Amino acid sequence: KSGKQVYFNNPMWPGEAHSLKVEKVLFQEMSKYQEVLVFESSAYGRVLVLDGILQLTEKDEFAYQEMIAHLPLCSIESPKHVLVVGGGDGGVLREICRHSSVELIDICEIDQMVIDVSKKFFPELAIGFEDPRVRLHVGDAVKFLKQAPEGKYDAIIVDSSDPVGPAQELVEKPFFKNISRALKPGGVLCNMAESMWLHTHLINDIIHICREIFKGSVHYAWASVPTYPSGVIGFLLCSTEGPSVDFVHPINPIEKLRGAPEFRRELKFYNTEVVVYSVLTLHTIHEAAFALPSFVKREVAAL
Ligand code: AAT
Repeated sequence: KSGKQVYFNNPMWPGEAHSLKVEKVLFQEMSKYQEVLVFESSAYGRVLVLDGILQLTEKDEFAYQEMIAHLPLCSIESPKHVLVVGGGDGGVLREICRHSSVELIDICEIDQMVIDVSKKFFPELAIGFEDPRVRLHVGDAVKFLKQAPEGKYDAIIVDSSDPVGPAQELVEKPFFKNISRALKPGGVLCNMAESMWLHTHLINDIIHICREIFKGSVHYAWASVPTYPSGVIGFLLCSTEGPSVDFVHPINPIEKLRGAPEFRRELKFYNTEVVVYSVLTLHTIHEAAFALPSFVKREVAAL
Protein backbone atom coordinates (compact mmCIF):
# COMPACT_ATOMS: atom_id res chain seq x y z
CA LYS A 1 0.00 0.00 0.00
CA SER A 2 2.65 2.49 1.03
CA GLY A 3 4.93 2.07 -2.04
CA LYS A 4 8.48 0.80 -2.31
CA GLN A 5 10.16 3.98 -1.06
CA VAL A 6 8.42 3.77 2.29
CA TYR A 7 9.21 0.08 2.73
CA PHE A 8 12.92 0.77 2.60
CA ASN A 9 12.71 3.76 4.93
CA ASN A 10 11.59 2.16 8.17
CA PRO A 11 13.88 3.75 10.79
CA MET A 12 14.21 0.40 12.59
CA TRP A 13 15.77 -1.34 9.55
CA PRO A 14 16.66 1.21 6.87
CA GLY A 15 17.55 -0.16 3.45
CA GLU A 16 15.91 -3.54 3.81
CA ALA A 17 12.48 -5.09 3.60
CA HIS A 18 11.05 -8.58 3.81
CA SER A 19 8.18 -9.38 1.52
CA LEU A 20 5.34 -11.87 1.75
CA LYS A 21 2.93 -12.55 -1.07
CA VAL A 22 -0.55 -11.22 -0.23
CA GLU A 23 -3.38 -13.54 -1.22
CA LYS A 24 -6.12 -11.39 0.26
CA VAL A 25 -6.43 -8.34 2.52
CA LEU A 26 -8.86 -9.30 5.28
CA PHE A 27 -8.88 -6.12 7.36
CA GLN A 28 -7.36 -2.67 7.09
CA GLU A 29 -8.32 0.26 9.31
CA MET A 30 -6.83 3.12 11.29
CA SER A 31 -7.33 2.72 15.03
CA LYS A 32 -6.82 5.59 17.46
CA TYR A 33 -3.12 4.64 17.62
CA GLN A 34 -2.00 2.85 14.46
CA GLU A 35 -2.90 1.31 11.14
CA VAL A 36 -4.12 -2.26 11.70
CA LEU A 37 -3.80 -4.66 8.76
CA VAL A 38 -4.57 -8.37 8.51
CA PHE A 39 -3.89 -10.30 5.32
CA GLU A 40 -3.80 -13.89 4.14
CA SER A 41 -0.32 -14.67 2.86
CA SER A 42 0.48 -17.54 0.57
CA ALA A 43 3.41 -18.88 2.63
CA TYR A 44 2.83 -17.93 6.32
CA GLY A 45 -0.94 -18.04 6.84
CA ARG A 46 -2.64 -14.95 8.25
CA VAL A 47 -0.43 -11.99 9.12
CA LEU A 48 -0.97 -9.08 11.55
CA VAL A 49 0.75 -5.81 10.67
CA LEU A 50 0.69 -2.59 12.73
CA ASP A 51 1.83 0.66 11.11
CA GLY A 52 3.55 -1.32 8.35
CA ILE A 53 5.48 -3.53 10.83
CA LEU A 54 4.79 -7.28 10.92
CA GLN A 55 3.74 -8.39 14.41
CA LEU A 56 2.97 -12.05 13.86
CA THR A 57 2.14 -14.74 11.33
CA GLU A 58 0.16 -17.92 11.94
CA LYS A 59 3.05 -20.10 10.83
CA ASP A 60 5.79 -18.90 13.20
CA GLU A 61 4.00 -17.03 16.03
CA PHE A 62 4.54 -19.89 18.47
CA ALA A 63 8.31 -19.44 18.56
CA TYR A 64 8.04 -15.87 19.85
CA GLN A 65 5.06 -16.37 22.19
CA GLU A 66 6.42 -19.55 23.79
CA MET A 67 9.86 -18.07 24.35
CA ILE A 68 8.78 -14.70 25.75
CA ALA A 69 6.43 -16.45 28.21
CA HIS A 70 8.35 -19.55 29.31
CA LEU A 71 11.88 -18.13 29.53
CA PRO A 72 10.83 -16.02 32.55
CA LEU A 73 8.13 -18.27 34.01
CA CYS A 74 10.29 -21.40 34.02
CA SER A 75 13.08 -19.48 35.74
CA ILE A 76 11.14 -18.94 38.98
CA GLU A 77 9.68 -21.42 41.42
CA SER A 78 5.95 -20.88 41.35
CA PRO A 79 4.78 -17.80 39.47
CA LYS A 80 1.41 -16.53 40.74
CA HIS A 81 0.81 -12.97 39.54
CA VAL A 82 1.84 -12.07 36.01
CA LEU A 83 1.50 -8.85 34.00
CA VAL A 84 1.60 -8.67 30.20
CA VAL A 85 2.33 -5.33 28.55
CA GLY A 86 1.00 -5.12 24.97
CA GLY A 87 0.27 -8.62 23.62
CA GLY A 88 -3.28 -7.72 22.52
CA ASP A 89 -3.39 -10.68 20.16
CA GLY A 90 -3.63 -13.02 23.19
CA GLY A 91 -0.81 -15.39 22.17
CA VAL A 92 1.35 -14.68 25.22
CA LEU A 93 -1.70 -15.15 27.46
CA ARG A 94 -2.28 -18.55 25.85
CA GLU A 95 1.24 -19.57 26.85
CA ILE A 96 1.13 -18.16 30.41
CA CYS A 97 -2.11 -20.08 30.97
CA ARG A 98 -0.19 -23.36 30.71
CA HIS A 99 1.34 -22.63 34.14
CA SER A 100 -1.02 -24.00 36.75
CA SER A 101 0.68 -22.07 39.58
CA VAL A 102 -0.50 -18.79 37.99
CA GLU A 103 -3.53 -17.28 39.75
CA LEU A 104 -3.86 -13.89 38.05
CA ILE A 105 -2.81 -12.51 34.68
CA ASP A 106 -3.22 -8.77 34.16
CA ILE A 107 -2.81 -7.59 30.58
CA CYS A 108 -2.49 -3.94 29.57
CA GLU A 109 -2.90 -3.41 25.82
CA ILE A 110 -3.33 0.09 24.42
CA ASP A 111 -5.37 -0.73 21.33
CA GLN A 112 -8.83 -2.31 21.56
CA MET A 113 -8.80 -2.80 17.79
CA VAL A 114 -5.85 -5.25 18.05
CA ILE A 115 -7.85 -7.33 20.54
CA ASP A 116 -11.00 -7.30 18.40
CA VAL A 117 -9.11 -8.14 15.22
CA SER A 118 -7.32 -11.01 16.93
CA LYS A 119 -10.58 -12.45 18.24
CA LYS A 120 -11.96 -12.36 14.69
CA PHE A 121 -8.95 -13.45 12.61
CA PHE A 122 -6.57 -15.23 15.02
CA PRO A 123 -8.76 -17.43 17.27
CA GLU A 124 -5.78 -19.74 17.99
CA LEU A 125 -4.09 -16.80 19.75
CA ALA A 126 -7.10 -14.95 21.14
CA ILE A 127 -8.07 -18.12 23.01
CA GLY A 128 -5.70 -16.76 25.67
CA PHE A 129 -8.37 -14.20 26.65
CA GLU A 130 -10.83 -16.95 27.57
CA ASP A 131 -8.96 -18.11 30.66
CA PRO A 132 -10.76 -16.93 33.83
CA ARG A 133 -7.44 -15.86 35.39
CA VAL A 134 -7.03 -13.09 32.77
CA ARG A 135 -7.94 -9.48 33.60
CA LEU A 136 -7.91 -7.13 30.61
CA HIS A 137 -7.00 -3.44 30.98
CA VAL A 138 -7.23 -1.39 27.80
CA GLY A 139 -4.89 1.56 28.12
CA ASP A 140 -1.34 2.84 27.99
CA ALA A 141 1.02 0.55 29.90
CA VAL A 142 3.16 3.53 30.89
CA LYS A 143 0.26 4.89 32.93
CA PHE A 144 -0.78 1.43 34.15
CA LEU A 145 2.66 0.76 35.59
CA LYS A 146 2.88 4.18 37.25
CA GLN A 147 -0.22 3.22 39.21
CA ALA A 148 0.56 -0.46 39.78
CA PRO A 149 0.88 -1.53 43.43
CA GLU A 150 4.42 -2.05 44.67
CA GLY A 151 5.66 -5.66 44.72
CA LYS A 152 2.54 -7.15 43.11
CA TYR A 153 3.94 -9.31 40.31
CA ASP A 154 6.18 -12.38 40.15
CA ALA A 155 6.76 -11.77 36.44
CA ILE A 156 6.18 -8.97 33.94
CA ILE A 157 6.31 -9.77 30.22
CA VAL A 158 6.68 -6.85 27.85
CA ASP A 159 5.31 -8.00 24.50
CA SER A 160 5.30 -4.58 22.93
CA SER A 161 5.76 -3.24 19.45
CA ASP A 162 8.98 -1.58 18.27
CA PRO A 163 9.76 1.79 19.88
CA VAL A 164 8.18 3.89 17.16
CA GLY A 165 4.58 5.01 17.70
CA PRO A 166 2.69 4.07 20.89
CA ALA A 167 5.55 1.95 22.29
CA GLN A 168 8.12 4.79 22.29
CA GLU A 169 8.21 5.21 26.08
CA LEU A 170 8.45 1.48 26.71
CA VAL A 171 12.22 1.50 26.28
CA GLU A 172 12.87 4.47 28.58
CA LYS A 173 14.27 4.50 32.10
CA PRO A 174 11.14 5.62 34.04
CA PHE A 175 9.20 2.71 32.53
CA PHE A 176 11.76 0.15 33.69
CA LYS A 177 11.88 1.79 37.13
CA ASN A 178 8.13 1.34 37.44
CA ILE A 179 8.43 -2.27 36.31
CA SER A 180 11.00 -3.04 38.97
CA ARG A 181 8.82 -1.34 41.60
CA ALA A 182 5.82 -3.44 40.56
CA LEU A 183 7.79 -6.69 40.86
CA LYS A 184 8.25 -8.75 44.02
CA PRO A 185 11.78 -9.22 45.37
CA GLY A 186 13.33 -11.80 43.06
CA GLY A 187 10.60 -11.07 40.48
CA VAL A 188 11.44 -11.27 36.78
CA LEU A 189 11.03 -9.14 33.67
CA CYS A 190 11.13 -10.49 30.12
CA ASN A 191 11.23 -7.75 27.55
CA MET A 192 11.06 -8.08 23.76
CA ALA A 193 14.54 -6.89 22.81
CA GLU A 194 14.80 -6.60 19.04
CA SER A 195 17.41 -8.13 16.74
CA MET A 196 21.09 -8.56 17.57
CA TRP A 197 21.83 -8.12 13.85
CA LEU A 198 20.07 -4.79 13.49
CA HIS A 199 19.75 -3.07 16.83
CA THR A 200 22.91 -3.48 18.86
CA HIS A 201 22.78 0.19 19.89
CA LEU A 202 19.23 -0.02 21.11
CA ILE A 203 19.91 -3.33 22.87
CA ASN A 204 22.98 -1.86 24.54
CA ASP A 205 21.00 1.17 25.71
CA ILE A 206 18.28 -1.02 27.21
CA ILE A 207 20.79 -3.37 28.86
CA HIS A 208 22.62 -0.38 30.29
CA ILE A 209 19.41 1.04 31.80
CA CYS A 210 18.36 -2.36 33.14
CA ARG A 211 21.75 -3.11 34.74
CA GLU A 212 21.31 0.11 36.75
CA ILE A 213 17.77 -0.67 37.82
CA PHE A 214 17.61 -4.44 38.25
CA LYS A 215 19.95 -5.47 41.03
CA GLY A 216 19.44 -9.21 40.55
CA SER A 217 20.64 -10.45 37.16
CA VAL A 218 20.37 -9.22 33.57
CA HIS A 219 20.65 -11.64 30.63
CA TYR A 220 20.09 -11.52 26.87
CA ALA A 221 18.51 -14.45 25.04
CA TRP A 222 17.35 -14.91 21.44
CA ALA A 223 15.36 -17.15 19.16
CA SER A 224 14.76 -17.69 15.49
CA VAL A 225 11.51 -16.21 14.16
CA PRO A 226 11.68 -16.20 10.36
CA THR A 227 9.27 -13.36 9.70
CA TYR A 228 10.80 -10.83 12.11
CA PRO A 229 13.40 -8.48 10.59
CA SER A 230 16.69 -10.41 10.16
CA GLY A 231 14.94 -13.62 11.24
CA VAL A 232 15.75 -13.43 14.95
CA ILE A 233 14.29 -11.72 18.00
CA GLY A 234 15.87 -11.08 21.38
CA PHE A 235 14.60 -11.10 24.95
CA LEU A 236 16.02 -9.22 27.88
CA LEU A 237 15.62 -11.08 31.17
CA CYS A 238 16.09 -9.18 34.41
CA SER A 239 15.43 -9.92 38.05
CA THR A 240 15.01 -7.63 41.02
CA GLU A 241 17.01 -7.81 44.23
CA GLY A 242 15.94 -10.70 46.45
CA PRO A 243 16.02 -14.47 45.99
CA SER A 244 18.53 -14.95 43.19
CA VAL A 245 17.34 -16.10 39.79
CA ASP A 246 19.53 -18.26 37.55
CA PHE A 247 17.93 -17.62 34.16
CA VAL A 248 20.24 -19.97 32.30
CA HIS A 249 19.36 -23.02 34.43
CA PRO A 250 15.58 -22.94 34.92
CA ILE A 251 14.17 -24.40 38.12
CA ASN A 252 10.58 -24.71 36.97
CA PRO A 253 10.67 -27.03 33.94
CA ILE A 254 7.65 -26.77 31.68
CA GLU A 255 7.63 -30.53 31.11
CA LYS A 256 6.46 -31.12 34.68
CA LEU A 257 3.07 -29.80 33.52
CA ARG A 258 2.73 -32.61 30.99
CA GLY A 259 -0.66 -34.21 31.44
CA ALA A 260 -2.21 -31.12 33.04
CA PRO A 261 -5.28 -29.78 31.20
CA GLU A 262 -3.33 -26.62 30.31
CA PHE A 263 -0.96 -28.82 28.32
CA ARG A 264 -3.52 -30.10 25.84
CA ARG A 265 -1.78 -28.06 23.15
CA GLU A 266 1.71 -29.39 22.51
CA LEU A 267 4.53 -26.89 22.77
CA LYS A 268 5.99 -26.37 19.33
CA PHE A 269 9.25 -24.58 20.08
CA TYR A 270 10.19 -24.22 23.73
CA ASN A 271 11.59 -26.96 25.99
CA THR A 272 13.38 -27.04 29.35
CA GLU A 273 14.26 -30.67 29.92
CA VAL A 274 17.46 -32.28 28.66
CA VAL A 275 16.51 -35.49 26.87
CA VAL A 276 19.00 -38.35 26.99
CA TYR A 277 18.67 -41.14 24.45
CA SER A 278 21.07 -44.11 24.41
CA VAL A 279 23.78 -42.40 22.38
CA LEU A 280 22.45 -38.90 22.11
CA THR A 281 21.81 -36.06 24.54
CA LEU A 282 19.43 -33.35 23.33
CA HIS A 283 20.05 -30.02 24.96
CA THR A 284 17.34 -27.49 25.58
CA ILE A 285 16.06 -24.48 23.72
CA HIS A 286 15.93 -22.64 27.05
CA GLU A 287 19.65 -22.97 27.70
CA ALA A 288 20.60 -22.54 24.05
CA ALA A 289 18.77 -19.21 23.92
CA PHE A 290 21.40 -17.69 26.20
CA ALA A 291 24.38 -18.72 24.05
CA LEU A 292 25.45 -15.55 22.25
CA PRO A 293 27.50 -15.17 19.07
CA SER A 294 30.94 -13.72 19.82
CA PHE A 295 30.23 -10.25 18.46
CA VAL A 296 27.16 -9.93 20.69
CA LYS A 297 29.00 -11.34 23.70
CA ARG A 298 31.76 -8.76 23.33
CA GLU A 299 29.32 -5.87 23.09
CA VAL A 300 27.18 -6.99 25.99
CA ALA A 301 30.23 -7.74 28.16
CA ALA A 302 31.65 -4.29 27.41
CA LEU A 303 28.79 -2.58 29.23
N1 AAT B 1 2.48 -10.91 20.19
C1 AAT B 1 2.55 -10.04 19.07
C2 AAT B 1 3.62 -9.16 19.05
C3 AAT B 1 3.69 -7.88 19.31
S1 AAT B 1 2.28 -7.02 19.61
C4 AAT B 1 2.67 -5.55 20.43
C5 AAT B 1 1.44 -4.89 21.03
O1 AAT B 1 1.88 -3.83 21.89
C6 AAT B 1 0.46 -4.25 20.03
O2 AAT B 1 -0.79 -4.85 20.15
C7 AAT B 1 0.42 -2.78 20.45
O3 AAT B 1 -0.85 -2.18 20.29
C8 AAT B 1 0.85 -2.86 21.91
N2 AAT B 1 1.38 -1.60 22.48
C9 AAT B 1 2.18 -0.70 21.89
N3 AAT B 1 2.42 0.34 22.71
C10 AAT B 1 1.75 0.09 23.88
C11 AAT B 1 1.60 0.80 25.11
N4 AAT B 1 2.19 1.98 25.31
N5 AAT B 1 0.85 0.24 26.08
C12 AAT B 1 0.24 -0.98 25.90
N6 AAT B 1 0.35 -1.68 24.75
C13 AAT B 1 1.08 -1.16 23.73
C14 AAT B 1 5.07 -7.34 19.29
C15 AAT B 1 5.83 -7.75 18.09
C16 AAT B 1 7.27 -7.43 18.14
C17 AAT B 1 7.80 -7.08 16.78
C18 AAT B 1 9.26 -7.04 16.75
N7 AAT B 1 9.77 -6.43 15.54
